[in-house]
Amino acid sequence: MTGPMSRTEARSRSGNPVIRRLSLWTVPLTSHETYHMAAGKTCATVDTVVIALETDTGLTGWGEVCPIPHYLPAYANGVAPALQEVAHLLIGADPVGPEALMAKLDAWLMGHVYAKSAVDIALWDLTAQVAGLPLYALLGGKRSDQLPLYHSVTSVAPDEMARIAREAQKQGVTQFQAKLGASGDWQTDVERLVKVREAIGEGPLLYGDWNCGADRLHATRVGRAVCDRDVMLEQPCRTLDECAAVRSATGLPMKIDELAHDTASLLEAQALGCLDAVALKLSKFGGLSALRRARDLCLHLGTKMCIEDTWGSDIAMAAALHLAAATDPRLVLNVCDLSGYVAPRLDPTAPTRIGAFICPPQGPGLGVYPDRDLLGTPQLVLD
Ligand code: 0XW
Ligand code: MG
Repeated sequence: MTGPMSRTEARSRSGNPVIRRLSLWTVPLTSHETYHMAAGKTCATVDTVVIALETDTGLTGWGEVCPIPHYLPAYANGVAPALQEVAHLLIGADPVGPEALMAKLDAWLMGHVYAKSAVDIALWDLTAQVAGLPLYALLGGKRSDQLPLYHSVTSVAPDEMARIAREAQKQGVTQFQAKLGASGDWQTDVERLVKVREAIGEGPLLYGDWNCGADRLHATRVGRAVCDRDVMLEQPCRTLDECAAVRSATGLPMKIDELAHDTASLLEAQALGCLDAVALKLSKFGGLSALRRARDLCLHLGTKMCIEDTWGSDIAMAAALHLAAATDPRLVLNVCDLSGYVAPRLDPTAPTRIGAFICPPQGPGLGVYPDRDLLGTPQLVLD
């Protein structure tokens, strides 16, 4: 029985609220500057999906997922149908302790981790609100007040990339991701890395990201041409074997992104010797529950972590910031100022960067308060 009686009973049994309603909105996010990656892939306007889980006690838990469909197998329009499949497990359920409920979702509907990521974030928001604590307190406790940001430099002409990097450096940024591969030839990628390095000088972290768009020979030629410089490579090729081959041929440290999406892939990359750093993205792993487990494994492996999401705005960013703030700072490589790349802001009061750093929100839960006027009428309501 799923009527109001059983919901009330559920609450009285656990003392916790129960979920009454799931609402969903799609918001187009437009990049301030069109963002170019390898193989002609660009991000101009990308849809983000926002969800709200409301409880019978008047709490609202927020979640967000913003897939880039040509970057990972996920797309914004896939979120609503996946959530419709599992809505009966959510409505009437106790949101406190997200992993218990997420296990039920996984048992009913395998995969679809990006859609589940938004739900899992909202459940953590509610759990921490019920506890009356900022979310980082439940993810390990605050280890850092300020989190280091990287700046992602779009793959355009090398001189323009050098100019963009210099501008970001003026804001205080000390970590730079140079997107490679937009022009196809390996020599221009060498020029990109050399010119950006010259522009920022020695010291700042610089890594070149191909987003799987290079073959092994291309990436090895580029890596060997810059191997006397302080450069890291990110996800050059489509397989971990190829990435590991590039790492050993060039001797350059390697960050894995697209191919790191669960504990098994982290262990495989570690066994292949190419897991110097990793991008821990919420929607790749399936939300904070899964990302917290990945974080703990990386602490054990000694892997430097970039804790972020694929794309998005203030809700996804807040979730990543809470986890990063609760992680041993010696292994936090950086976080991403996602909402700084795009407009509109979902919550104009959410944290913004202070120079090269950003802080997690302070209120209970995620501590984000999305602008209801901006969201307007939900596109889907399940209750
Ligand atoms: C997923 N991206 C394209 C957006 C983030 O800013 C970083 C980047 C990546 O691939 O690392
Ligand atoms: Mg990447």
